[in-house]
Amino acid sequence: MELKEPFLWGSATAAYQCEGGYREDDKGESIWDVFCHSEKNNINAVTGDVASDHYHRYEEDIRMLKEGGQNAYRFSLAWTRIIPKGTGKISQAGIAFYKRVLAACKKYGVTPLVTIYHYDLPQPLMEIGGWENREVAEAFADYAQVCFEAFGDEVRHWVTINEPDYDTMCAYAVGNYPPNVTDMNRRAKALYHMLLASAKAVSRFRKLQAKGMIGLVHAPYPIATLQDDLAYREAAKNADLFYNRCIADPTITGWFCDDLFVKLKESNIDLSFIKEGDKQCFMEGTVDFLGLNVYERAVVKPYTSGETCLKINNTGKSKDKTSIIVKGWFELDKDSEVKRNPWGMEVYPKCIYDLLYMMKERYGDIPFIITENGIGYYDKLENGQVHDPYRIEYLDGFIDWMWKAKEEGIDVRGYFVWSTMDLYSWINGYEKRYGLVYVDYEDHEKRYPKDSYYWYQKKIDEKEGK
Ligand code: BGP
Repeated sequence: MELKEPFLWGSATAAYQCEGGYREDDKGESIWDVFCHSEKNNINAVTGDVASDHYHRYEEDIRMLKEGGQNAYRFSLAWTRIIPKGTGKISQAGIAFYKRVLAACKKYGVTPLVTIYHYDLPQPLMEIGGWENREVAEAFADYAQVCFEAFGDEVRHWVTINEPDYDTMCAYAVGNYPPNVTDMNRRAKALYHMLLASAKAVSRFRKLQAKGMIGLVHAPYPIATLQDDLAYREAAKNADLFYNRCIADPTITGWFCDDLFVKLKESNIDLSFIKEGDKQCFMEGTVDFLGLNVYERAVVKPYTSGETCLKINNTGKSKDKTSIIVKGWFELDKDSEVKRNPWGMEVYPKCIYDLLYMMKERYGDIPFIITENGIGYYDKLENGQVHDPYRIEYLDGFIDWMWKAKEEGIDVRGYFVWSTMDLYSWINGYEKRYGLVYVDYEDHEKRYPKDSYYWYQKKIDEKEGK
């Protein structure tokens, strides 16, 4: 009889956001190192140079995670630690660092879920065109293979790429992530190459007969409308293609749906980046599971007028500036009935249940892992304690709805809070905190479990019937 694997209850981080140690050993520069050191681009003038100092404190972070009742840790590998220039020479020091992290996971009985790429492209690869250059997809597959070979004995849960959709949307459509472009044609090309890269990496994984499961992490949006008529339904369908199907279809089924091609052609997107043989590559690179980063819904309405323009509120200083118009597709709407965090993010826990049902109906019995779920806030440390009832309320709702879907038969294998401890929030800097553990950025030695950390431990016990 096959032993049932325990449900993964954990929390997540990403290399650039928590490691720091940006010059440690022979680490190369990533696009985020360059971006954060550029005065012109970095509006908040903060960097990930030290971040949560996880590079030096990983053991303590993993120990605290375990002591908080969690059994799994999702983290990412920095490409620039392992292959400092993106291609070519491998850094043994970089490999040794992640071996130490994996050894700490083993020591504390924590299952690692390893993301190979989480936004931090090596700068030399940006200099040859970044994700717009098809060669980067091959370079990624080579890098992934190095990871499978180096860490294959310790890792059973792999993720190729984190959020190709959101990353390329910010980098090439909103323009707030490096390389700060606003061009839907360039975005389509970069996104396609990222998906191709993931498929190529999965093929390498299969060829090596590596052990375990491999997936991709997607940040789909449960789509909602405030009215129900033909135009609103059409907007919802377009938003679903834009946010969801363009990633999940090729990743799970091996190719894009016809409706997506119709919309892309209507929008005059140049698809000449699709080459003969690619479809085969996608078909061979389908995943074993899909990771879902779930934060909020996308409430949409019909497109009315104006050019495509995507803005995401990322400073938190002026509330709710997010506005999205995708010409000919949809516009972002706003549900004023729903509670929000200071950055305008919705608190609508049932969306995880709706999303899981939508995904199951569309893709059948593929396993899902909730790879991120969490809420950013301006937490306050008072007398060594952080009271974060807003985080508890948010997570409690999401976990209950996720668990309900699981009990009703949807194959959910794990759930990870974003984030394990406070860390760098892309663009927002350090004021927006997501962690279960508070990090004192003035004195990294001081880490304080928040109320939500203790609450999560009890919640896990409750769900496990302990
Ligand atoms: C996800 C990313 C994470 C994390 C999180 C919160 O999209 O995978 O890296 O940052 O969002 O986002 P932010 O920090 O921008 O609020």
